[in-house]
Amino acid sequence: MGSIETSLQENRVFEPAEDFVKQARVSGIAGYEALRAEAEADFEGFWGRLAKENLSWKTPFTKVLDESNAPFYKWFEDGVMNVSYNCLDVNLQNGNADKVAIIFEADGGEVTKVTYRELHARVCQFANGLKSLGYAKGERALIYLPMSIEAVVAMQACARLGIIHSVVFGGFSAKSVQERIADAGASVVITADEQVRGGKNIPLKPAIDEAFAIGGCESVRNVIIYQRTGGNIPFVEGRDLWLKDVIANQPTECEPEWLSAEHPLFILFTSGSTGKPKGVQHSTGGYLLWAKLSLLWTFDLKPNDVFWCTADVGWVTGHTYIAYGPLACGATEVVFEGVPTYPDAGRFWKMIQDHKVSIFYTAPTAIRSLIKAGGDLPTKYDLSSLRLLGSVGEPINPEAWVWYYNVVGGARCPIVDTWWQTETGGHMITPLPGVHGLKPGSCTQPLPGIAAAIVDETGTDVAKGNGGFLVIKKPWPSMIRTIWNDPERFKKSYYPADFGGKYYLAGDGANVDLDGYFWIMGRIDDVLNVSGHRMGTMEIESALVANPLVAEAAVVGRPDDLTGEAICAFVVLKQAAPQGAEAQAIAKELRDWVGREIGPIAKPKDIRFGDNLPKTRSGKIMRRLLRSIAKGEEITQDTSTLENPAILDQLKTSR
Ligand code: 6R9
Repeated sequence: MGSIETSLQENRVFEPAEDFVKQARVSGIAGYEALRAEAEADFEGFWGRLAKENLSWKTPFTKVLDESNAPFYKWFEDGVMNVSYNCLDVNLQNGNADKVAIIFEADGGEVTKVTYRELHARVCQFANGLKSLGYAKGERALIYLPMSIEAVVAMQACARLGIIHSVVFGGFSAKSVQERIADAGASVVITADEQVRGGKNIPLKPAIDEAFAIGGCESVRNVIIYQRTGGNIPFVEGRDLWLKDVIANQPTECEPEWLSAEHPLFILFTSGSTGKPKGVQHSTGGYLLWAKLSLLWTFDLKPNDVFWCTADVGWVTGHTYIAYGPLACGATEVVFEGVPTYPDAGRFWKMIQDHKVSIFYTAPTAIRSLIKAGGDLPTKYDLSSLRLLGSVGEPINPEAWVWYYNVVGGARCPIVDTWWQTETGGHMITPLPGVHGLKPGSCTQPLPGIAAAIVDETGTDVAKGNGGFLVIKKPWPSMIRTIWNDPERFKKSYYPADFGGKYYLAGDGANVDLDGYFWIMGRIDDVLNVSGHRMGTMEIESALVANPLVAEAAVVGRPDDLTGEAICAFVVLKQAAPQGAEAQAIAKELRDWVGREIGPIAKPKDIRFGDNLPKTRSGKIMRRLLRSIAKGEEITQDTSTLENPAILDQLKTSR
């Protein structure tokens, strides 16, 4: 990736300001080293202390970590607790009852504030509604909702009852929803009539009906519909229910279900290197501990902060840093329905000004698009409330970093570039704002207790100044527990035998510099990172070949200034390779097709047609050649094993 190359030449260091260091929860290198040393000296004692201090337990755990069935690690297993109790009831007891929990801003600008007391009541009503319909602990709920207070309430209500939720991002298609309902065996679907984005109403509920029409949704007993717009949508009598009816007259108290810390809290599907997305399963106790602690440490969260994470609850960032972490900390957070460029590219900056946001967490792709749309717009707003900025989802290029630092942060706010994954549950490698000198483009160093390292193919640590595979050598509380319904795939994907089966393999390549700072180089598997979203190349290929026109397809990534990576598809049709207007028309048809099969985020940016794909004599597609063609590079690789060299010229000129 071009941006990484410039990152590695980056040698400026931005030291934290003295007054920030002084007030920080983890203060100075000494504070950081003390925590690391504690974890080093007594790993279980360290995590046990933090779990006792930060969570409220109905029955305390007696054992911290059970490694007897590694890599299926168990944390705090005999401890009994409830996530929703920790996020809500605890705040009613400790003086936060009338504190604003959520400042919700709708697409059109209407603002709704909800206190902890109100949020607790709404979650209890929702939970009681689910209970009255017979839903209980261990069942699965598929949530397909726009950014809303209701989305947070629905997730918390599931957590309160021990119902395992699986949130699907509203940009995924009916087909993707259907696959996730079937894989999770969901018994209830919670959705909305429509979502509102950029001034437009976009139907959501019809995708659920389409999913049913595809089949495999027999496990679902009810579809609960939140009326966001009142739009006219199909309603299936006997199966569909309006949310307002489900919660009507329900009591505002609901005894939480007391659960083992290992009870699954949620499943979240993410792309892997095969065509089928993986249902990443997270736990109750370990997950919440890290959601809370990483907010306190990485974001130095204090009682008076206003925290805003711009992610969607359909992604892991929205789970940990919207639905759970901030509430477990008793914070005030902003939840935003809309898009950063509506009504104009000043929306984020206006919202920071209006709500006096002090900690702002977004993605490099949003930063880059806002630079493009109006690089001086932030200066037109009062952003003096900001004290800390965060970045997540993909490597941030130094140019974007420096703009974020100077123009948004007024050269005053540290930037925490947080590396983590759906599977890790929370931050893993990130600067601590009162500790680390910042190098633009580096996620700096692992959090205390996180045994991140860079190793070679044999699993041996690389020396400083080198690159290799990013691994985590010890388990951590918020780690993925398994892949839903597929424990073998969990082992194979994350604890492969190549590394002796003992290290968690992240799937990213990384470098460590002479100061021991980590630099993430991007995925080492067939997963692309498009606008901070993980997309499996195999998933897109499967979608393409499902089209009746397509004989074969190969998908690769190429660097893109705005989206980080862009999706490039090489397609062989059942007819001869089309050209000119016909090629354009078929490319459009295929793009729309992929949009329907997976979702608009998976639409290939480039589609090239050929009469064949470059293959070895044994029939393997030579993807590295396709990557070069996609980038527009000269092909310097060895092509002697290629069966059909002429195909390269055809593909090169195919656009
Ligand atoms: C939280 C999230 C995970 C993949 C991960 C890596 C990339 C995330 C990053 C980063 C460089 C960062 N990634 N944060 N790369 N610097 N700060 O994004 O989860 O959607 O599962 O994606 O994203 O490649 O492996 P997820």
